[in-house]
Amino acid sequence: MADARDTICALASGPPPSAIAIVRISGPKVREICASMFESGLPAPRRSVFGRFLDVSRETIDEGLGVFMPGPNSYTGEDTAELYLHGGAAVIDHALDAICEFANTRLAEPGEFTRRAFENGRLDLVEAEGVADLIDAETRAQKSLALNQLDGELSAQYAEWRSKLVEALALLEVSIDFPDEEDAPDETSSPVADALQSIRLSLQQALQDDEVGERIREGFRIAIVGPPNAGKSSLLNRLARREAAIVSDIPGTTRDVVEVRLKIGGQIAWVADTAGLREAGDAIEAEGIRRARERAGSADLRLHLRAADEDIVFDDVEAGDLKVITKADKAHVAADEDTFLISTLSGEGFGELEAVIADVVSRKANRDVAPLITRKRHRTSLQQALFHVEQALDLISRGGGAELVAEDVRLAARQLSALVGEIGVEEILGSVFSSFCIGK
Ligand SMILES: Nc1nc2c(ncn2[C@@H]2O[C@H](COP(=O)(O)OP(=O)(O)O)[C@@H](O)[C@H]2O)c(=O)[nH]1
Ligand SMILES: [Mg+2]
Repeated sequence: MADARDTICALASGPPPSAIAIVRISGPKVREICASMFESGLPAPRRSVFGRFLDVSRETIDEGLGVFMPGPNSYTGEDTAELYLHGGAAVIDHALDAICEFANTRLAEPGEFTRRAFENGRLDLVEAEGVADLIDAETRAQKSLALNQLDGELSAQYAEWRSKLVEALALLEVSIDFPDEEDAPDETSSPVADALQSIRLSLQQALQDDEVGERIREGFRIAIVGPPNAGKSSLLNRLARREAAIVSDIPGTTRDVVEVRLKIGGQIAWVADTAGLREAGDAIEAEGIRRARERAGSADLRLHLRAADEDIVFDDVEAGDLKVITKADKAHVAADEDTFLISTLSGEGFGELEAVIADVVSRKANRDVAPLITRKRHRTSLQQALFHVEQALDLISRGGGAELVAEDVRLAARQLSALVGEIGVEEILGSVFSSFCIGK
């Protein structure tokens, strides 16, 4: 981590050229920089002023608006300033160079503004992740998840569970200090056991979410499976509207898993074309088939394809999977109600199939209860917390000592503290903030 006492600056808006560029500055030198750069001197706090910006040799950088926002009520918690300039590369370079002329002032690292906001208690770690997600959001669903997270809705839930654990811990400590007291947690209906059971239930419910938050963030997974020559690669290309996978009449053409990223049903989805399932011709194809089965197994939606001019037997179909008969232009078949009949050649039935895929994905994403967990890091922490709560309950039911129970409750509470970044592990912080863009 670079020196946190430095003053940092960065282009906060998109790459040039653009109509307006926003240059952001944060740190102890901001007052001095503004007093020198703004032609009319340091402006009143939070008032935008129009005028020329000058470098240290009094050459004009540009003219535009500038705002000075003193800490601690700023984004980073430090003195900050924003300059609204013409969005040309030369203007931006001149402005950043001019700012970096000041002592202990340098370009910011990715995520450094938000990292400072976190260090100064303006945001917790979960909220900071919400900032990154909001910037990365491509779909409305992703945006709404990110906003919830940024608003502190998730943090509040995690804090509530943590404070319940701390309460249980306080009760346990009483019985450690006064071991003869009646309220030692020696039976399953003690206040401690009640509290732990209620937290266990909440954690279990949050974790039983089909990972929908992660799917909305990272994309739903759709797998196209079926025998060689069923038209799997042709369907993938049609969905992608480009020639993503090689199509040929030679069985076993697709060997690796080919994935395309689509926006469908208002969501991001990764559609995987896979090797045709058959007795493998060689070791490479066998590996492709193994990968195909693995990918199909972990998919949120499977499309099973069979060609109309071949044997149409659907096997391995699970509830929720879609059955598709392809090459409808080649042979006439009577399809069941729950089977789609398509031709990627003529386009017949394709629109309908695509609409159903969109609907399935959209229904998976839009559940009655908004998902709490949005990423693996949160899931792992909650799973660990649940593990320790279960251990504690197990100890209680087996008449374990209060000290031992307390240790597990403490470990569970620590997981929730780490989740919001209250107790920080440098590696976690590093990995969270390094995924940000520069200027945020
Ligand atoms: N007539 C017709 N041929 C198709 C259709 N879809 C795929 N094919 C052909 O079937 C062969 C195998 O297609 P491909 O997409 O590579 O199948 P895969 O092995 O399942 O990936 C190719 O020659 C395609 O041109 C279709 O709807 N109608
Ligand atoms: Mg193929």
